[in-house]
Amino acid sequence: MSLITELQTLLGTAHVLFEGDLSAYEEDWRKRSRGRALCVVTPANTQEVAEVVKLCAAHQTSIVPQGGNTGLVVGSIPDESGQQVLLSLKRMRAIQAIDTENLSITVQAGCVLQEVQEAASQAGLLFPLSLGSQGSCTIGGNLSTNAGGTQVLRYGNTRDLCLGLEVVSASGEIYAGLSGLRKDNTGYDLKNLFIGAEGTLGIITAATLKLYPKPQSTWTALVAVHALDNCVSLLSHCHQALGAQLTGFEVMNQFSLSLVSKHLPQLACPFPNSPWCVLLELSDSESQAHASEQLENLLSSAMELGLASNAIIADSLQKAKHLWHIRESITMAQAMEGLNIKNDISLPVSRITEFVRITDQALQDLVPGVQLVNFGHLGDGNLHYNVQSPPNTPAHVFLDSFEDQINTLVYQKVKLYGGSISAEHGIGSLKVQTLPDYKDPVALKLMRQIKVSLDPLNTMNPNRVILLH
Ligand code: FAD
Ligand code: 2HG
Ligand code: ZN
Repeated sequence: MSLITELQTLLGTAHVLFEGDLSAYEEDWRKRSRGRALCVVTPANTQEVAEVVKLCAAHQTSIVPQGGNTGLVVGSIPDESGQQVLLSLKRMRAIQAIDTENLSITVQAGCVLQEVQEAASQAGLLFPLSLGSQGSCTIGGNLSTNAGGTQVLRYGNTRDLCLGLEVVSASGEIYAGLSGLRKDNTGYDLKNLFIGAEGTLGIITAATLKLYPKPQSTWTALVAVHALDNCVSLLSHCHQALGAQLTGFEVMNQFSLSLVSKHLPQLACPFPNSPWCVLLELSDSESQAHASEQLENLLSSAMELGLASNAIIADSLQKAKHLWHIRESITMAQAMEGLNIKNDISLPVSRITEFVRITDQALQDLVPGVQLVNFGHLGDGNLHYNVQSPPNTPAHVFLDSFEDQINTLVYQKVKLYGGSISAEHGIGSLKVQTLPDYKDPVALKLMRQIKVSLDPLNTMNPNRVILLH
């Protein structure tokens, strides 16, 4: 019997797609790449995932797991062979349990992030992971990419928010690790192998995640800043003044904000002449009045010190949401503008200003007039240092001529300044050829050994993250 027929028998024909328009599964979010699947399967539960994995292993067919398909490194779509099974977790989106005393929530992997946030909120608690894609990305995808987002400064990456995992291994066994324990030293920390593995070691089917008390009050401000080094000094100033109350610190250069104003005029930046803007968020367990006074004091001292030139404090939840919406729309505005080169990098915060000065100049020397869409999570040392064609140069001409050279230039500088070529989006297939040039060779060897040992047939999202040959 063919694999497709066996999968149909297992899942029902409605849940094995191989005809019609499969572009939603086969094309990546940026529409840069399109693969072709043997078929798309949508299992209903963990047992079915395990059976699919066993069938695929018996047919030596590889599997690409997919959540919301919002990944930015071409890791969640099939390759062009037409031989891979695309396994979508979209039918597995139940909130399984909320334990308010243990401050934890257990959800299936296909749960959309926003639904988890809402479930936590309805229980009077906070699930802090927060991304621009939260309306469609899934917990399984967040865990598999170890997603970051805008609250990492206070709550950490997705890895730091995970207490336990249920995973279907490459052999189709179910690892039942859904513990809600905060302490467990009974051997290797297996969950941390699967987190950030981008589906190359197994399929995450459910997770137990940490919840937090909701802050009593949250205040958001947009601050106009003359230069990036002032943004870095403002960050230190906020750390000193606010400690753990500082929950967000995002930077945006004016060019990135101008793209938002151009394509989404309702989200135009209130400081169109400021070279940089900082979006900062303060959360407090005390009263609204206390937090507001703190923020006002902070901003007036920042202005006295010359770190900020202007500021707006959002005086309602709606206005705060509007400011966050501006920041979170940069990716969409870039997509509306056309293709560009994404560099999702991290550096020690203390070296960011120099890195940007030197690299901006080197890029201008290589491609005069090149435009930098520079924004990101400065509080985490993570910049989205994206590069766009000079005005009047079509994006595809620019990419064809310069993408490789620009990537090499940027990554060499990242290496020079002690950074990482992927801070949060991962490696996928986009950077799989590049990783060996920038990662410690022993780390690569150990990664290969882990991959071969957990997935000896190389059927779990092969040729993503690490190449075996
Ligand atoms: P997918 O794109 O479907 O998959 C991502 C990877 O995980 C693939 O390799 C896939 O094979 C694997 N995978 C998916 N589900 C599973 C599973 N259940 N088991 C095993 N492997 C699996 N990322 C950030 O880190 N921070 C941001 O601030 C951020 N903002 C974004 C804003 C926008 C507008 C967009 C489009 C993307 C953004 N991203 C961000 C990137 C993306 O949303 C994240 O990487 C997200 O975690 C991907 O989740 P997903 O469900 O869409 O995963
Ligand atoms: C963000 O922080 C995302 O908004 C996307 O990580 C970054 O579009 C990008 O380059
Ligand atoms: Zn980001």
